Amino acid sequence: MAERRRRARVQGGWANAPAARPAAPKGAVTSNLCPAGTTPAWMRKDQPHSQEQFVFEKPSEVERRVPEAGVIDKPGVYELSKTPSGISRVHLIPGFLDSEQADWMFEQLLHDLPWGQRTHIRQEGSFEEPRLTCWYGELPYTYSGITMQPNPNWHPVLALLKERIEALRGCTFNSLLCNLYRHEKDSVDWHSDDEPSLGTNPLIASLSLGATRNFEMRKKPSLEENGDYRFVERLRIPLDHGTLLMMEGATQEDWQHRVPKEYHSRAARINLTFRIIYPET
Ligand SMILES: O=C(O)CCC(=O)C(=O)O
Repeated sequence: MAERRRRARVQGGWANAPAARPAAPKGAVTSNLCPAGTTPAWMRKDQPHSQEQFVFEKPSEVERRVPEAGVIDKPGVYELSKTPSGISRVHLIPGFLDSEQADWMFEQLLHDLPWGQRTHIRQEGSFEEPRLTCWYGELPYTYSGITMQPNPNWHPVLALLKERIEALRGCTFNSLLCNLYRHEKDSVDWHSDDEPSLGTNPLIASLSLGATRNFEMRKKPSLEENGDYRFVERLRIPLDHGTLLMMEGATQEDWQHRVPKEYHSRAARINLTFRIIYPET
């Protein structure tokens, strides 16, 4: 009985001392891992570790984390960075227009402005811009191979908005780029508003009407990063109906911005970017 219980407790033959393995007859095929009658290498203390042994190797480069995007969604003045070109600053004013004013302005501008789709020219080829645009100002404006011809006939709503932003800021804008994002698939890719005609450290006042879209910013990488944007600082600023965003200082020199496509459906959005353009010398 005791013997039966002992056998039930143990699993397999390992509980009993193994019978000595008979020496393999000469010429017999044996395992090449451990020839019959010899001690396997891994059991012998005098043997160096075999190649199969796990060896911990330190990663050659410390793993870098992709920083999480910061969010700016409260009114205020935000200093984004102080280097390399100086202070980069944005000023967010949600509710610059109350919703009733913003509603009727949106409807008029959507209906009245001379919206058109431009062809974007880059080294890789040309493509239709995924949004509609129009331009106001005494001077032409050239960006990404597109030249917007002068258009001094300011729509009364645009003239009114220009005056209101100028009064707030104490400056005079002479130009305006209008963007119409018809739906979630319309967008503007990463860029800076750094054309020579905008001068250094341009002030850009951007007013949004209609559907809320994310305005994203990323810091330009330092020279050592060789154009690698993976680890740069990022920001997201949701811009909703009636919100004014001003960018100034070194923001265009040290940062890029975009309005990405969205996965979920979005109604139309108008964005008005008031600028000061200098004649080309
Ligand atoms: O639609 C926006 O908020 C941004 C537009 C823009 O980046 C531009 O006009 O340069």
